[in-house]
Amino acid sequence: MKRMKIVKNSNHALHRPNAEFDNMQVKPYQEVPERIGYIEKVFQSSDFSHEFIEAKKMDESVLHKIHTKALIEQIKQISKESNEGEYSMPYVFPSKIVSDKQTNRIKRCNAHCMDMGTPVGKHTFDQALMSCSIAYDCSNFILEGDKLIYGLCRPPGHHAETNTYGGYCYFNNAGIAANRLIEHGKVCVLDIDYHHGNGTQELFYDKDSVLYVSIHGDPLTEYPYYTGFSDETGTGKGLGYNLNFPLPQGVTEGKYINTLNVALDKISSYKPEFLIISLGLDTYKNDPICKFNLDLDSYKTVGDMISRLNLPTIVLQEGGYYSEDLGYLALNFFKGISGCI
Ligand code: Q9C
Ligand code: ZN
Repeated sequence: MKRMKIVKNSNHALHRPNAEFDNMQVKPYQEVPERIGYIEKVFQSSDFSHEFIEAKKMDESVLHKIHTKALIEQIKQISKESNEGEYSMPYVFPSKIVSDKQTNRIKRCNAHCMDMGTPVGKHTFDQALMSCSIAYDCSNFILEGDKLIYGLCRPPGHHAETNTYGGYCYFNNAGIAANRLIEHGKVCVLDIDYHHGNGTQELFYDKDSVLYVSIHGDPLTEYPYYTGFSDETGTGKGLGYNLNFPLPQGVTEGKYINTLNVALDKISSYKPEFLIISLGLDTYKNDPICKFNLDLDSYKTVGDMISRLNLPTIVLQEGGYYSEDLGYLALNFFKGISGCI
C-alpha cells in the first residue's frame, strides 16, 4: 500500500499563548504545541505506513476566498505590533461599535473575536496561515490522486467564521480545503470534534456544494453555545445541506456510533466526491475540557465506519487536549479508516 502523507508545519510552536480566560478564571492555555509532537511521535514509532511532508506556504490570496479582508488584516496587524511573548485578547465587547480611532491593539482586537480564549501574538498570523497551507496542500494532493491524507493542522480552524475568529481558531483550515475541492466536485465536511464547528457551518450555510455534518456536545451546555442546534439546516440553496447532531454530556460509544450511522447514511445519499474530516480528539473520556466518554478503541470503530463511504478523504486535526494520548487516538482512527487494523 502507498504510504499515507502526513502534512505538517515544523514552526507551529512559535504560536504559544500562555493563558485563556474561562468562566471567571484565568487558566493555562489548553491548545498547546505539545499536542502535535505527541501525535508525530506515535506515528514515527508505529508500523503504520506514512511519510511526513512539510507544508508549502500558501499565497495569502487564498485566505481571502473564505475570510474578510478586515479579519485577515486585523490578525496580521496585531501580530505585527506584538513583541515576542506578548499576546492580545479583547475584554470589552461593545455591541455593534467598532472604533477606527482605537489604536491600542488589545482594545481594538474585539472587532472580529468571539471569546477570551483566542489570543493573538507575534507569530499567530504566520502560523495560522501555515495551518491553512497544510489544508490547502492536502486538497492538492487529493486532486493529484491520493486517497487518504492527514493534515496535522495547528492552530485548529473550525470555529473561525468568514469575519470572526475564536475557540483557539483564527482561519478555517477545513474551509480552505473544501473551497479548493468544490472546483472539482461536491464536498462533505464531517466534523467530529467535541465542539460544534460554527465557523465551517457559517462558511457554507447557503451552499449546496458543501454538505456540513457535525456531531458534538449540546450547545445548551457546551461551547460555542450559540450554534450547533439541530434546527440549523441551511438557508437558500443550502437548505438541507447542514446537519447538526447535538449529543448530551456523558455519551458513550454505543450512542455515539448510532448517531454516526445516521450521519453516514445522510452523507451517502448526498453522493459527495470528496470527504473532509474535522478530526477533534476531544471526544475522548479523559479530555480535560470536554464531556464525552469515548475510549481509545472507539476511534478505530469510528474510522472503520467512515471508511465505508469509500471517498478520497482529507483528515484535518482540530481539537483534543489530553496531549499524552492524542497520538494513540489518532493512530487508532487511521488504522480504522485505512483498514490496517
Ligand atoms: N477560554 C477546539 O476544540 N473553551 N476548540 C471555552 C474559553 C473554548 C475548543 C473557554 C473551547 C474551544 C478546536
Ligand atoms: Zn473541540
